[in-house]
Formats: sequence, C-alpha cells, structure tokens
Amino acid sequence: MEKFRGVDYYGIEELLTEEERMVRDAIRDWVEAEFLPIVAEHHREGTFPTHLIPKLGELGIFGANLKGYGCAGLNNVAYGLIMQELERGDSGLRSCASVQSGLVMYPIYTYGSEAQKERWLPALQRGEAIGCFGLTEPDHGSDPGGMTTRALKKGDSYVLNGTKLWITNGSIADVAVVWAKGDDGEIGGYLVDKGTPGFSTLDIHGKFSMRASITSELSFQDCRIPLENKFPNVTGLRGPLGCLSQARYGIAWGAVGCAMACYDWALQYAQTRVQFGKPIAQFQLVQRKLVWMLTEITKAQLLALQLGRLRDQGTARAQQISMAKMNNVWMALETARMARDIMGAAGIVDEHPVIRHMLNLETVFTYEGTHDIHTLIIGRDITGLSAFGDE
Ligand code: TGC
Ligand code: FAD
Repeated sequence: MEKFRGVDYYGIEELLTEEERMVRDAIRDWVEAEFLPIVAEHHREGTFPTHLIPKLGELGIFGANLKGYGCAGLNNVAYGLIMQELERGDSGLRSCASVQSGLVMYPIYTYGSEAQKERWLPALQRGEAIGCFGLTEPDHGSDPGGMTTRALKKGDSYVLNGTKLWITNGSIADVAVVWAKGDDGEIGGYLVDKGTPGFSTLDIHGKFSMRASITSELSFQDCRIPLENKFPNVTGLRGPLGCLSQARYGIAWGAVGCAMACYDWALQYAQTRVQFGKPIAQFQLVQRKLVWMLTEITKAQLLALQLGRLRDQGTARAQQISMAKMNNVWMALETARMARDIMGAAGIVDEHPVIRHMLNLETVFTYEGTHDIHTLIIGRDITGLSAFGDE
C-alpha cells in the first residue's frame, strides 16, 4: 500500500490551529518511522515495545495536557490528536500513553500532595517511570463501587489486601495507583511502589486482543504502604471516575485513528484488487461500505473536535465524553470489520493492519466503561432515571 493519505472529507484541517497540526504531524511522523515497522512483530509475540517508552517521554506525549512538572501544557485538542495518531499505530500504544497520562499522572496532579507530585510527575513525564491504574477487580468491572480491596490503617501504615484484574502496564509499572476502601468504607486512592513487600503482579496471557500491550493482575497481601501514599484530596467513586473522563476522552480520538487507518487501507486495497475484470472499488456494494466508513469517520472527527473545544472551555460534561467514547469506538469497530471484509482473505493476515485493529477494538469497546454502560450513563442523563443498581 501507499503511505497513509489522511482522511479529511470536511476540511477539518482548517479548524485546527497551527500548533495542533504541528503536534499531530510530529507524532504521525514518529509513529510511521519508529512504530509501524515493528508493531506486527510485537503483536505476534504478544509483547509491548518498552524500549520506546523514554522516546514517548521525549516527544512530550506523557501528561501532554497538564501544566508544570515538565509537562507540555498543550490544549485538549492537541492532546486528542496525539491519541489519534498513537492509536492509528496500535491501540496498545495509545493505551500505554493514556494510562500513563490520564490514569496515573492526572490523579497524582489533581488529587495528590505536593510531595507526591514532585516525586512522580517529572519522572513519569520523561518516561523514566511508568505507572498503572488499578480499579477493576475480578468480581467488579462495570460496577467498581462494589470493590472489595481494602486499605486499612494500622499504626503508621495502610495495609492493602485485595486483587485488581486486567491492569494495563501492571507488571512494568514503577508505581500503581490503587483504588481501595478504607476503614470508613470510603474509596480512596493509594500509590504503591513496585517492589513493596506483599505486592505482586502476574501477566495475563492468551489474549486475542491488545496483544501488543501488557495486561496484568495486581495482588496485595498485607501490603504495607506509608500513610503519605494516600491521595489527600479525594474520596469516593468520583476519584477514579474523574480519571476515567480523561482517558475516555483520549479514546474518543484514538478510535478515530484506528478507523482512519482501516478505511485508508481498505480503500487503497479496493482500488487495486481486481475481480470480474474490474477493481472491486467499482462495485456498488463495496462503494456503499467505503462511503459508510468515511461518513461515520467524518461525524466522529467532528464529535471529538467539538468535545475537545468544550474541554478547553471547561464546559465538557462526563456524559458528553461518554457519548464520544461510545459512538467513536463503535464506529471504529464497525469500520474495521468492514475493512476486513473488503480485503477478503487478505484481511485476516497481519501483513495488513486491519485485523490487528479489529481485534484490539474489541477490548476498547469493553474497557473504560463498556458500550452499554455508556449508553446507560447517557440514558440516565436524558431521562433522569438510573438503570444502575437500586436507585
Ligand atoms: P455515580 O453516582 O454515577 O457516580 C459516583 C460519583 O462519581 C461522580 N462521577 C464522575 N466524576 C467525574 N467524572 C465522571 N466520569 C464521573 N462519573 C460519575 C458522580 O458525580 C458522583 O459524585 P459524588 O460526589 O456525587 O459522589 O456512581 P454509580 O455507582 O451509579 O456509577 C455507575 C457507573 C456504571 C456509571 C460507573 O461505575 C462506571 O462508569 N462504570 C464503568 C467502569 C469503568 O469504566 N471502568 C474502567 C476501569 S479503568 C480501564 O478500563 C482502563 S483501560 C486503560 C487503557 O489501557 O487505556
Ligand atoms: P462486566 O462488568 O462483567 O460486564 C459484562 C457484560 O455485562 C458487558 O457487556 C456489560 O456491558 C454488561 N453489563 C454490566 N452491567 C450492566 C448493566 N447494569 N446493564 C446492562 N449491561 C450490563 N481496568 C482497570 O482498572 N485498569 C486498567 O488498566 C484496565 N485495562 C484493561 C485492559 C484490557 C486489555 C481489558 C480487556 C480490560 C482492562 N480493564 C482495566 C478492565 C475494564 O475496564 C473492564 O473489563 C470493564 O470495565 C468491564 O468490566 P468486566 O470485564 O468485568 O465486564
């Protein structure tokens, strides 16, 4: 295939500032030069290219929309464009960056003490340290409020007991942001250093999705951490959910990146693949699929961009973020499936990126709140009636 040609049917380029375009192009160039040539091999092996993490730091990707502590202080649209370009590479690459930025640096920045910020943020920004976010448990996924992990105060320590499951970056993390219930039953956030006695990790194997990403179990057995490792500035479920808003926003953009990659690849393939004496792009049914993809990508681009502008104005609501995550990931998954179909048998091999994106998107559809959970978040917002629990 030729080089990626970009997807912009509505002149959205003109709605971006020069700085936003420059940031996007820098990340696009780096992904094409350094990441795309190696991703298929990592996907096959089920490994993440950890050697690239310091480079992601150098590129200013980590915590890019935070200010101070070495962070780039970019606006939310530029941050979204970074996520779009990373995920055009692979959802695992975007995951690594969005966990580090939205789920580890953001809570330390927003809920942490000055000492916690100074200890972790500069190192996390540079990619010298890596973090993970432990919310989900074996028995509590969509319903994190039911978590059973405990952090009970004993003398000059908190003692953690419990298990977190499906944790991105878990086994490579230098610091884990762990959400647990305290003596009063309230959810709090705790920083657990790698190597703390009683804290262990185990990687999850056998994944058919997110193969180029590390996913682990975190286990805490009488794991003692100092009192100063608790976030002083947040209690309750709104702590972790506030972080999820950051990461869900990035996913709304990242999904557009996946969809653009699949659409462009399928279009180029359809223009050159000949059946019945014609390029398959000439058949009406193939054109219908390509047009559906482009139309949905265009709508998703506009949704992500306006959401970014609302965030920059400080007026974006969590429910609006849910709509963008829900719609854009669904759109990307459907686009990837159609692209795979257009490519016939060639669509199932990893010589082409489409099947990899398609499989990854099955995870993205589920994590950070499943598609249906976001539907119900929006449903509650517009009807005033909650479909969750016993409200
Ligand atoms: P609910 O009553 O809705 O909320 C409790 C408190 O939280 C506040 N809140 C939010 N705050 C900020 N941002 C948000 N998005 C928020 N959503 C809710 C809310 O205002 C309330 O605050 P307060 O002060 O009044 O107490 O709680 P609920 O129990 O009814 O929530 C239900 C539900 C289903 C919406 C929620 O639990 C949910 O979102 N579940 C999905 C779980 C999820 O998304 N897990 C993701 C785990 S992390 C992950 O997947 C990382 S993947 C990483 C990668 O590799 O990219
Ligand atoms: P469940 O909650 O058991 O849901 C199963 C099904 O039931 C879904 O279809 C769901 O929509 C449906 N359902 C549940 N409740 C309702 C309801 N009230 N109404 C209607 N339908 C409902 N978590 C972290 O904390 N940190 C991470 O870094 C992280 N990384 C991940 C990486 C990967 C590769 C994966 C796959 C997951 C990761 N997760 C992480 C976990 C992820 O957030 C959860 O998988 C997700 O929240 C769903 O939880 P669950 O898998 O337990 O599914």
